[in-house]
Amino acid sequence: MTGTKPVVIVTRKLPDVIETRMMELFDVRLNLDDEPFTAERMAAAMQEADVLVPTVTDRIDGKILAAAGDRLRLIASFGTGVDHIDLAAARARGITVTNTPGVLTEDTADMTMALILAVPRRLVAGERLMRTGQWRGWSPTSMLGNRIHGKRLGIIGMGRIGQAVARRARGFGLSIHYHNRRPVHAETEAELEATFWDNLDQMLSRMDIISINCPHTPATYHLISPRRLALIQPHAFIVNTSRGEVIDENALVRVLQNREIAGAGLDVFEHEPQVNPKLLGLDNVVLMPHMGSATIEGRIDMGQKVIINIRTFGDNHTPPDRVIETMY
Ligand code: 8YV
Repeated sequence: MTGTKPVVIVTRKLPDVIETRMMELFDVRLNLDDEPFTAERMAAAMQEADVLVPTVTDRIDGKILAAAGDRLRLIASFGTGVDHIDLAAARARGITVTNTPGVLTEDTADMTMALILAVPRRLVAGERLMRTGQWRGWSPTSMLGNRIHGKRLGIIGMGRIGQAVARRARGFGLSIHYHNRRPVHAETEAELEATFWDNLDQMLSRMDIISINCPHTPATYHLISPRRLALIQPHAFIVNTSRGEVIDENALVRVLQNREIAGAGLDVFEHEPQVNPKLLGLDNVVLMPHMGSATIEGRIDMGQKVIINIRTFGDNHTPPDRVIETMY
């Protein structure tokens, strides 16, 4: 790629400053109308591009990768999660994959904390009451939710985002518990006064609020299975800002319908952009349209990371955010 400008195909509309910079640096094909790529358009892009810049809304599976053109050398994904890309198939084709970690940690943790507050304190139900003109004034027993302070938060996945959630949650008086593949560094654990649970089942059965902050991988697919949902206490809440696939969504709907758990705050869904219609009918859930990292600052930072990854790769160096399968 050195010498000539690489052909970079971007599958979705990105912030203007990022698109402008990409036009200066690359032979870039932008998607200004932001229509998600059809299968045909994606197949053509895989043939024409030196670099593909997809997002979470593109499924880059083994079949698509097998049909990629010889010139495609880099998939510089715009986002942190890489579960939409078949990493093994990319490696087999000699295609490098990069992502944009680190720059959406704080925004996603903010959204997680917002849901941790919104569901037990019934923020959305209260707002709806106002807008529908049904509020009859203050009453000692109306709109009662549940206290946050003093409760136990169980974080599943104590990576960057999980730790950022823990920092915020401590400010709200929650005690921090976590399940992770391995314990975090002792200093971090001490700073967060966090309790490590090697056994996820045991942690689930003792928490008041559960937050999903692990990536979606083959090992975490339906990690929150019907059996595990049954371990959660009826007064407990669950919040997911990671990936819908980590929870068995049908089973979640059932426990919510039967009030076997108290409520859920969901920013992600198993079959996005489809949302299980039964979730829409429940009053003990808060639903968000996958907007955990949706800040203009975050999107610009993500775009800048994409550009740095493409340029470093073009200079024949290992890009800073190269994704290796064994990371997941
Ligand atoms: C991004 C996300 O907006 O980065 C991720 O993994 O889930 C989102 O917050 C999305 O992935 C962009 O591709």
